[in-house]
Amino acid sequence: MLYYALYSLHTTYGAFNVFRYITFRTLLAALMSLTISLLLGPMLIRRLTEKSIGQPIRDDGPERHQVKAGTPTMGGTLILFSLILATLLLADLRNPYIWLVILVTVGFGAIGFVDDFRKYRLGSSAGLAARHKFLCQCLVASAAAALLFAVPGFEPTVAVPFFKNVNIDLGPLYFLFAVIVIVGASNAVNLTDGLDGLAIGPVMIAAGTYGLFAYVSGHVKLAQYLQIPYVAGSGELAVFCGALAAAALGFLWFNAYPAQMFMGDVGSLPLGAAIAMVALVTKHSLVLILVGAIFVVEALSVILQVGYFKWSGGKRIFRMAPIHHHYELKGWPEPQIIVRFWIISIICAILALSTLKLR
Ligand code: 57M
Repeated sequence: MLYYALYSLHTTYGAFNVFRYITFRTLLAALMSLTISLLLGPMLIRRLTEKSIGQPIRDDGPERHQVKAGTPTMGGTLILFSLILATLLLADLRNPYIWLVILVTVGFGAIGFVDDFRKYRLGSSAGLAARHKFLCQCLVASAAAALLFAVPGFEPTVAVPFFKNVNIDLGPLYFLFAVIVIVGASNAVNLTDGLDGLAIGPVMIAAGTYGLFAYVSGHVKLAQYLQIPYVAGSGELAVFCGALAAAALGFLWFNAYPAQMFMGDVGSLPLGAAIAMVALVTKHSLVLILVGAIFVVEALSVILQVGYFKWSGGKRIFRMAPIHHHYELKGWPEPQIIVRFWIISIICAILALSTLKLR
């Protein structure tokens, strides 16, 4: 909205022409959402504390988590507010992809909000029933996948990393693929969100990485030069990704160890889904396995642990799943686990970006 108002001034004042550029608006959106989240953070923490919206802690987890009882939660509202506001003000709202990512973010955010609110009301760590949550996630993801199909010129293809111009056409199966990617990413981020800053760090890194993917995929010359699929209009998603990475950075200020607030499901459910949506639009959804490697490993650790636990009648592969609990129980200090997971995330993001050139 601000974009139209300011850009329309360029006929009188040439300097406003700069609003035409995605790169400029991405930086501005990032700056805006970072400022909003840093400024509103302390106020939100005060309000959440006043209303006693604190985290109930499960008593079957690592013991050192008990000191975290009562930490204000639902800080995800801060991330979503700064992200959506900056996007609405600085992105081109005639672009259908922008509305798609907003729909996914708000839809998954609403599911998380209901879940968190129920936990708060009941005063326990049990929110929405897992199957209800999953059903709602599938519904929102299906709506997003259907709308993606309806975008003029949309092709149901995915680019294969490390290969020049190799794109798999999934046809109608793409619908199912998109739902799995969106719901899977949402849940993987949620599982990762169990230590201070553990999820938000890699979310920030993934958002930055996909901001670059979106920019080059939507730039006809760069896409041709890199021999990646050109997706007209996808470049605008760089503005969303910039705002997301910066909102995550602002939230990290308060979520850094020892955390002053947690994001809650209102944060952890939409973040993975939003990044997955950008990955789908840009056709770089296979490389999400690398960009979101930490989330993939955390989710795999749960699948393996639960599967083996049931199959073996109570035996475990890890001391506890998700895998960050395993390292906690091995005695690694919490900040060490967090920072090491961030380092892995950065290395994987660099590897993922190298797929743009190494093909
Ligand atoms: C939610 N939520 C955190 C916070 C955050 C199937 C099963 C593996 C599912 C899994 C699960 O429920 N995971 C998803 C993880 C919780 O954090 C809240 O939840 C939001 C995210 N949804 O924003 O509001 C706790 O995590 C800690 N935390 C921090 N800092 C943060 O910045 O320290 C969170 C954010 C917080 C806080 O302690 O209370 C959570 O872990 O509950 N279940 C599990 O993860 C459980 N694993 C388990 O049962 N493993 C079993 C196997 C057989 C399934 C095993 O390995 O034996 C563990 N989680 C907990 N205790 N808390 C184990 C027991």
